[in-house]
Amino acid sequence: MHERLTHDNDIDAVEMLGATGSGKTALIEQLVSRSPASERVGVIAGDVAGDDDARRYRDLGIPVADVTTGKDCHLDPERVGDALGAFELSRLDTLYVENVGNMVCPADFPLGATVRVVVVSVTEGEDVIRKHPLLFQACDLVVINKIDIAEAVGVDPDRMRADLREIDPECPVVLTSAVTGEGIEALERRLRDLQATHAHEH
Ligand SMILES: Nc1nc2c(ncn2[C@@H]2O[C@H](COP(=O)(O)OP(=O)(O)OP(=O)(O)O)[C@@H](O)[C@H]2O)c(=O)[nH]1
Ligand SMILES: [Mg+2]
Repeated sequence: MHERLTHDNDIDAVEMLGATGSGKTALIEQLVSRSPASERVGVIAGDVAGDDDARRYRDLGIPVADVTTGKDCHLDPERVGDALGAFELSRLDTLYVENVGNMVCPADFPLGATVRVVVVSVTEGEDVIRKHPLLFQACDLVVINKIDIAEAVGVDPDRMRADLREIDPECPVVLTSAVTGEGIEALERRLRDLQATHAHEH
């Protein structure tokens, strides 16, 4: 993916992975809705089955490739490579790749994205980060989502952030709510910075 996107077409690929229901689609919807009109955006929607997420993205009026993995709990570079055929790559600036909701398998299958984002939410429990150290070592940015309901589920997002610091002291983290919009601007800024630095690194 990296060769065809970054090298050949100057596209930034942003992979979003994390537990089922953590808010990957909701956050991508927010980011796409707020992106400037000049930014040409596409999405690869990875799911085990169905086209629910793909339909949500199509409602935003952007090109979408729907990838269903059947029994597999993660996207792999081959499936993503095939999905790229659905896009006119010369006409894209940013491609979001939503991985299958899972916190174990995707860690071992890097897709070659410019930026790899792990999305967790407070509803997965205060201990979710320390239970999945490998995933958090293999990403560029962590989003702790659903902070609007943190109190209701009795979770302190700062505790989650402290766990991340133990695993990876350098990893940037943003607290968001895809419902109220809190933290989305900070997420946009972080992503822009990471896209700029990583695109040059590779
Ligand atoms: N309160 C609250 N609900 C949220 C937030 N983000 C997402 N949700 C809700 O959580 C549910 C799951 O959100 P999705 O965006 O579909 O989650 P996902 O990570 O894409 O899920 P999968 O694709 O199935 O892995 C939906 O009902 C969303 O409306 C948030 O920040 N706050
Ligand atoms: Mg989704």
